[in-house]
Amino acid sequence: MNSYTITLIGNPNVGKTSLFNKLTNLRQKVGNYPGVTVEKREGNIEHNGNKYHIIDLPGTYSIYPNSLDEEIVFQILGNKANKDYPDLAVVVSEPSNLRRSILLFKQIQDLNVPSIFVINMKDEIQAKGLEIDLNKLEELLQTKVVLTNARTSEGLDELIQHFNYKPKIAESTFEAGQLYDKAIHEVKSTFKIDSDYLAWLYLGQKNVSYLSSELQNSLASIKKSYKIIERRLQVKETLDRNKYLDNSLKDIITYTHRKETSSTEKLDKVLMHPILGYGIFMLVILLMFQAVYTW
Ligand code: GDP
Ligand code: MG
Ligand code: K
Repeated sequence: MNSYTITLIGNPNVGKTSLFNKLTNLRQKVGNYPGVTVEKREGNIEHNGNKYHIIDLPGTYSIYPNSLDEEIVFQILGNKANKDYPDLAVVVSEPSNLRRSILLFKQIQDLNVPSIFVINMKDEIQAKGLEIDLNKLEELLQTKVVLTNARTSEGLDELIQHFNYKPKIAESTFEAGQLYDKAIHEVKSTFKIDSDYLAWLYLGQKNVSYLSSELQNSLASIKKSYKIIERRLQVKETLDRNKYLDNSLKDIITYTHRKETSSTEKLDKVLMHPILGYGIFMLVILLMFQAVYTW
């Protein structure tokens, strides 16, 4: 019997755990990731003579690890030798934040992780006034797109059918640019990895304390000799990817009627904004300090 590891990945609150519960019929093991208190859910199912080990990964907004949850996801996806490295990553999204999820999907695909894309909460597509051209979306993502409703189990059979799907290695949509070519080349040979994008991520991360001290030192010296400024890489990537999505999504995702964005969605937008969000964060810290001192 062939055995495959399937990992559910996506932003928080898209319905990963709901899907996982339905897929495993609640036959699951709940534990922790080694050394940390982050919860790990896993379960096994069999289908058409194949065995699937399904893992519900912690929610992640970005492939750049900014939290412990995100670090766990990055460590698994960035390391083919990790025992949880997926045979297939199921990137789960929901209609109200499709764009952000597609960005995450592209990042995961650029790491050369075989991936399919799920739009969960299919019941909300119409309610949000969305129209999605699925054929074009599959063409853009170069993989299968499956619509699901984790509450009613719609689409789950189709999803399971695709668990042994083998996507072709997709062409990378991300280009680091000449400026970074040599640094990327060195990181790739130091880390013995084949993804330019993974090398780019190592260069763009400030905190790499999860690496061995040997690798941390080599990385630091590469960054120093090429004068790498992590923040600059992250900003460049965000701009490039958003430009790419602006162009490619305009014929794929359309609005039949505009729905008012809710205030939490607006707040979310501000806080996720690379500059505004940081500004607000610093302001809150400043105000806290001031409060402590005047008191
Ligand atoms: P996770 O954070 O990605 O694991 O998301 P959860 O599984 O915890 O789900 C977040 C919320 O979305 C819960 O209130 C679910 O009941 C709800 N939800 C999940 N799937 C669907 C769906 O297909 N349709 C709708 N309308 N709600 C859903
Ligand atoms: Mg969950
Ligand atoms: K909802």
